Amino acid sequence: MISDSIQTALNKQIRIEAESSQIYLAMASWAELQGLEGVAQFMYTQSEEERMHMLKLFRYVNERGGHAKVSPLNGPDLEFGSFKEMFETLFNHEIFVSESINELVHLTFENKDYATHNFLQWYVAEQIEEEAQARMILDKIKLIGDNNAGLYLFDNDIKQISAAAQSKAEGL
Ligand code: OFO
Repeated sequence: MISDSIQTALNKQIRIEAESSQIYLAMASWAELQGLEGVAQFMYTQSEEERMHMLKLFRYVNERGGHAKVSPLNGPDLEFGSFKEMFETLFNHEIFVSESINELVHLTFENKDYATHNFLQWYVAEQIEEEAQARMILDKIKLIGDNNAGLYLFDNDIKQISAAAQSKAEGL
């Protein structure tokens, strides 16, 4: 059985993961409209992955005798000034999510909820990967700058990252 404070914190994280899914879905749509198919595919896959993160938490709360709640979500940005701006938003969002997971892990310690502490280790590892991936993509985008040919090649490149992420999401 989880305590009320852990349940509230897990439900907050459920909302954050659901919002992440919507944020990346909006990015997928914007990238698709700009004609960058690879970037769009990557964002669709990220969006699906975030939904899986949300569902994993959701099921855990109910399995532990709590009540997983569907909350209203904040709306994501729908437009971006540039691809660089979009990937900066993604990177900053992943840092925000990592901080939120850290706080959650800290709370489980304070509450001596070692089962939830153990469950959350998966998210800790996942955030290290997601942050590293976002940083790597942002570094590439910074190198490309305003070069359209570079952006075209990057779009092809990111299809491979997206295919790897897709098989990971299927394994969750
Ligand atoms: Fe759920 O990992 Fe990104 O946000």
